[in-house]
Amino acid sequence: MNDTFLKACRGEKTEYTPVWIMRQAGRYLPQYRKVRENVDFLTLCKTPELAAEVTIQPLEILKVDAAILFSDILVPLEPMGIDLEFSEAKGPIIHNPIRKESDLDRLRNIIPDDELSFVAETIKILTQKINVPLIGFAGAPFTIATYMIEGGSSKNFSKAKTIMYQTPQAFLRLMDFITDNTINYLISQINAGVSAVQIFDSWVGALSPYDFSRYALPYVQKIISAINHKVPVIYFAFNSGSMLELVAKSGADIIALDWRIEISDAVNKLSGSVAIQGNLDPCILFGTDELIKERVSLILNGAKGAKGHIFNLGHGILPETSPEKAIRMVDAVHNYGKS
Ligand code: 1CP
Repeated sequence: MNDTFLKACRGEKTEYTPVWIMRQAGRYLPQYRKVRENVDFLTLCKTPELAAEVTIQPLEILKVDAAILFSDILVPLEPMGIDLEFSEAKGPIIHNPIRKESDLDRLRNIIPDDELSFVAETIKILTQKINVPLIGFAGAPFTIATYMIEGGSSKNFSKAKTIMYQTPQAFLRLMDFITDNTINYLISQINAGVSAVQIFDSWVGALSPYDFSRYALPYVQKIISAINHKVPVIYFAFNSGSMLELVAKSGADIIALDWRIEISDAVNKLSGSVAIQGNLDPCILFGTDELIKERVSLILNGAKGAKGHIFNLGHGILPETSPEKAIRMVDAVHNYGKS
């Protein structure tokens, strides 16, 4: 077992910096597109053999140091009573969004080992087959709430913020519901065998620091304290560099950074108390091989004082990326410091 990733999570010394890529299984890989020709996205997530197959693809192609379970942050919503569709053109669509307090009455608590048993099954297949740690994941409550309320992707989250500011008790009731269900969901992934978990808070950067502290952070803290160090927890709060000290209060073992913050600044602000993950701009992979190598080195130099560093992009790899460029990036991380 290659345990470089887990060592870095724990802040232990490693021979090289481990690397994986957010959304490393996906449309940029021809092998993934081939599987998707015959099956829609949600069916792929719910079919353990296929979900395991696409989870493994980037391990073999890129030689990354960790796998991430193939699923989506919105998969647990269906058994909660949310009518979810993934449209090829528009992405996720929720046909029965939450728009008022009484809509909360139709939400159901999930039993992950029962209604989401395909997730545990995928994890069990993977842990038998792979020789790198498997990362499980869930969306953070704020990010999941935005999808439930907006009904899909959003630019300014005006519907979610309307509920938040007009009827805060309804918003917080929704946050409590998502938080409790996310705890059960992550614990079931841990029991099935994942070695670490990442909490994706992709849209929390839409909040002011004050509202982040009030409406988002306490719920992430509750999830992380319920996990109680059973496995390392990575907290990815996209676009939150201006409130990094607050993000660090989440209690996560690893803080994932996007490219809007200089990694050495993040190391200084966090004063070596947590490990960090990141933070190459995914668009750097549209540059030349030389540019990729140079920018990888800049990040690895900048992260030197960190308690631990896991190399990653600052957000998911874009579908138009050439797999060759992703391979160059992984090689550059692994070969750093070797002449
Ligand atoms: O094949 C396809 O057409 C589907 C494209 C796709 C894929 C490959 C979606 C739809 N989700 C995924 C997989 C996925 N999503 C993973 C798999 C593991 C891996 O990293 O390899 C993970 C971890 C996610 C997480 C996810 N889904 C996030 C958080 C991370 C991020 O990128 O910020 C979010 C916000 C989603 C929602 C989502 N899923 C898919 C789409 C198109 C969207 C919408 C994004 C948006 O609202 O803009």
